[in-house]
Amino acid sequence: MLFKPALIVVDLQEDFCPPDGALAVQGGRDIVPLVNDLLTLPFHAKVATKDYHPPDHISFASNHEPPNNVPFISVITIKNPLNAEEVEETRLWPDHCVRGTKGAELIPELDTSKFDHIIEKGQDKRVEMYSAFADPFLSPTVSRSELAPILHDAGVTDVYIVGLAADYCVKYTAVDARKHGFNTWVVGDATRAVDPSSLPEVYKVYEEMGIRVIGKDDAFQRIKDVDRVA
Ligand code: VGL
Ligand code: ZN
Repeated sequence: MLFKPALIVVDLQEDFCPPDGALAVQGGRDIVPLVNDLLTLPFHAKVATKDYHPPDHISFASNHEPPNNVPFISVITIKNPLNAEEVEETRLWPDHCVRGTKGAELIPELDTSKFDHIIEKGQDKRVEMYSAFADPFLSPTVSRSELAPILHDAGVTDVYIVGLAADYCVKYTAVDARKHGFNTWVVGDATRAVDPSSLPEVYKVYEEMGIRVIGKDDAFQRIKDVDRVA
């Protein structure tokens, strides 16, 4: 059976990591040794993603008026800029991953020499974009990255996802990978969540969609022989 796995390392950036990140995810840095180990395996494609916002991005609490502009708490309704009838509720955050700043850089411990592609997302100030594939609007979609064409052109069958944050960008990237028809695997040990108490809900969505959460040993076992099974 054809098996061409890709590894997607989601948003392993300074602003999502302690100690200085604007939107630091607890334990965010701790996953790097495991991610670097996964990067040594023979994936057919290795992709890093970067949250990469303009300073006036819609998801920044600082770009909204009080009282509904409390980072981590406030939720706003945004309209599809191309279709006012399509709306979406989205959470506000501290300013983070502003393009060109230190906070937007991949963390230096990560072995970036292994990546074939680096995808920047969230660049359209009008829409939130947790998924590395596209924003959440459907009729029509406003902003798409190169990720789907890259994976399809490489003949990828299976997508393995790690990184930050388990309950936002990892989740929505996994859901979109599945919707694009890839067998989708999240390496749970190599993710961390903004709100760990939300993970049972995230895993329920995965189960409903046929996205599988696996441990690192299972991931290593599946990928290390990839050249033999391909
Ligand atoms: C993310 C919140 C805001 C993420 C990105 O990478 O999970 N979370 N922007
Ligand atoms: Zn963001």
